[in-house]
Amino acid sequence: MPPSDRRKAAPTTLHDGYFTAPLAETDPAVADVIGRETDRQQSVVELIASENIVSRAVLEAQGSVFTNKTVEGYPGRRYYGGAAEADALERIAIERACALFGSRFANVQPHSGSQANHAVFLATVQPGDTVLSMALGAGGHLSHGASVNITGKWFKIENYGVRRQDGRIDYDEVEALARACRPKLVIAGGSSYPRAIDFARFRKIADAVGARLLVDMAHFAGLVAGAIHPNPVPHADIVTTTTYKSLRGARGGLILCNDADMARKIDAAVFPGIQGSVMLHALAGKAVCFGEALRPEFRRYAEATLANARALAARLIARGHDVVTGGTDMPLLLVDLRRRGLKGDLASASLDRAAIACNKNAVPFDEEKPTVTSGLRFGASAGTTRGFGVPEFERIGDLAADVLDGLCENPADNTAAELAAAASIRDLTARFPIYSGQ
Ligand code: DSN
Repeated sequence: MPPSDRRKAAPTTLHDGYFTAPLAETDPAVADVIGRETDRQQSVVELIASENIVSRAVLEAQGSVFTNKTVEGYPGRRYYGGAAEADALERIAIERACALFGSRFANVQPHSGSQANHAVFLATVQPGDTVLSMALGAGGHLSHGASVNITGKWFKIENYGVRRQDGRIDYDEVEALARACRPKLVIAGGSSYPRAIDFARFRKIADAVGARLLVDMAHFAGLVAGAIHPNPVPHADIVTTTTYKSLRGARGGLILCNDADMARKIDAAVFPGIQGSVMLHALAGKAVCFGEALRPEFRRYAEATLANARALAARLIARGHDVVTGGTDMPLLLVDLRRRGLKGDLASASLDRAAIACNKNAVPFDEEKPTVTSGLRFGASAGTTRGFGVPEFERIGDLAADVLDGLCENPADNTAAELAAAASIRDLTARFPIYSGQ
């Protein structure tokens, strides 16, 4: 072979099609898994409250060349060069987040809701300080001080719960606890509390003891963005949220506040406090989702999500289930299975086999282990995105109730009820395609 040809044939550092070939060609194994996951998402009724279905635009932004860019710091104050477009992107995201929630400052960098909350701890309290939050078992969140979380290990956590008779927060109890334990930080919000929170009352409680107030609105941020739920921003010192639940966007977190000094502390806590480089591809997805949530049709989405969650709750109640607090003000609802003699783990597994995806969840005063539980948490955000309305959610409520009835009757083998429900779910989901043409 002449030397010039040998040069052409010499192996390069890149495989063929490195910059051009689609995934299906270069890595069929991973492409197949993604294809099967797309089919799964198309063919199940997704009731996991922390999930949603993002727009093609959000998917595209998250899969963009911002994957390649490393920056640290904040727009105009980066530690790496070539950051002009990263700065532009982050400024768009900040501006939209502030417009969406009416806040003066936004930190759009947290990789998740937990890291947003950890940054708030770092910005507002010292190890050993007292923090008052809702107990995990009553509907709180791991990152609000659960014993297994870093927040529970490094801070002195006091918990409030809910009333046994109605499953709601007892604000007098919260106030009494705050006066007794004198927290530096009070946290409102959680993972499975289904009712609207009285932010003004929490503000008064925090003020009475000189504490900061954090509201974690992860599960209802979409309702706030749609202006159909009270906005915690005017009441709280800091508001955190994830961006991928009812807000229907990229995976990640967001921190809002109105005070310039607090905003500086939060920024320093996120970077360099707990995070390094920014996940700019996720930040691009957040910017797109904030833009989508600013559109008038997002309000209609938020209204439909709430109406659907309430319709599902009402149908489950009509079918003999105990829905904690008797309904919901949130995109989610919590079913207490104790009276029916069922456990959350077996019930969620049976629903899964019937193509209804949800999660087992502790209910207030649950005596089961977290891996078992006595409850199920259902959410309406994803189903509403694909176009389900009240009739579809009522049908889903009936199908879920059929499966649970079957499980009560045949705890050892619920196959017949699962197969019957799965057939109906296949018909239902086929009528509401997602990402068609992909
Ligand atoms: N916070 C968890 C949940 O509520 O499901 C995960 O986002």
